Amino acid sequence: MNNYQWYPGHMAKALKTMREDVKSIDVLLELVDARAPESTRNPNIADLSKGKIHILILNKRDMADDSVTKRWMEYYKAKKINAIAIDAKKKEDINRINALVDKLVDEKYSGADTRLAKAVEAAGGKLSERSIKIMVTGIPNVGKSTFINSFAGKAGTKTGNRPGVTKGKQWIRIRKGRELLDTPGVLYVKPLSQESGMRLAFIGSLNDNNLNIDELALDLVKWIIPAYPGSIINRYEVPEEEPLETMEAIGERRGALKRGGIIDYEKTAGIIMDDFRNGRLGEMSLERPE
Ligand SMILES: Nc1nc2c(ncn2[C@@H]2O[C@H](COP(=O)(O)OP(=O)(O)OP(=O)(O)O)[C@@H](O)[C@H]2O)c(=O)[nH]1
Ligand SMILES: [Mg+2]
Repeated sequence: MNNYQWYPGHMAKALKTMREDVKSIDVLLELVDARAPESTRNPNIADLSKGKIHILILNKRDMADDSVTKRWMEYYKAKKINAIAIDAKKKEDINRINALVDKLVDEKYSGADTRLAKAVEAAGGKLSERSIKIMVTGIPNVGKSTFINSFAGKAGTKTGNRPGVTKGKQWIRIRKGRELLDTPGVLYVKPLSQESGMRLAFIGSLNDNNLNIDELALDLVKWIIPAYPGSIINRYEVPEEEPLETMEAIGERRGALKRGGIIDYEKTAGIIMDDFRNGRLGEMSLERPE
């Protein structure tokens, strides 16, 4: 059985780097996967985002079940968390993020008596002339790089050699008054439960090299059959019965066979995981709010 609660040893180091980077940031954009927004959050975020504008971005909304994403939006609204669901590749969605950032920046910094305004004035500047510093964070594979590319756009130019908070890091001027740290803060999660770890494995946020891919695919099939009945039939034209039999039927159907006509489980698993991760099994949400 796969141990989905394994976590990488460099987790602590990544967190330390994030703590350094986050110091000079005004806005923290926390990217999660819309299909499993809670399992893809890092528990340290509450601490890291203290005193900052914090936006929870449910990315890959195009791969999630719309009705469930709507419920997540209500869930976060009730918790007074600024949440927004996006497809990082869609320009309209990037515009919605920009609008939300502007709204929250205005709300927070419009009063002349805010801490930031005071600090900037004390340094002889004007708040309106200071750039708001933005940083993206998220666990592996949630779409950080894709988002940064869209968000910074073509106009996104590196702001010279001015060093970022950490050596080697650069700020990108995304537009007037808005600068983005070019490197996202990668955080890891130690899954709270085997179930939550399994969701992370399904969406590719845990390293496949540490997992048995045959078991992973079998667990996925086991989950899909009752959660989204008909989707396996649609894709592979095989009966959805006992999960192992279904998996074997998929292998047979796709010609994933070894010499002698024996099912090649590893190859079959690869096909299933690839289809799921590329959205070819349909829009699916792995978790829903209580
Ligand atoms: N459908 C869909 N795919 C997306 C979206 N955003 C990112 N992806 C895809 O998700 C995969 C991972 O995206 P990346 O941008 O590399 O993710 P990352 O968080 O930078 O990953 P690491 O650097 O490995 O931590 C890529 O195949 C992207 O094309 C989205 O909103 N919708
Ligand atoms: Mg990346």
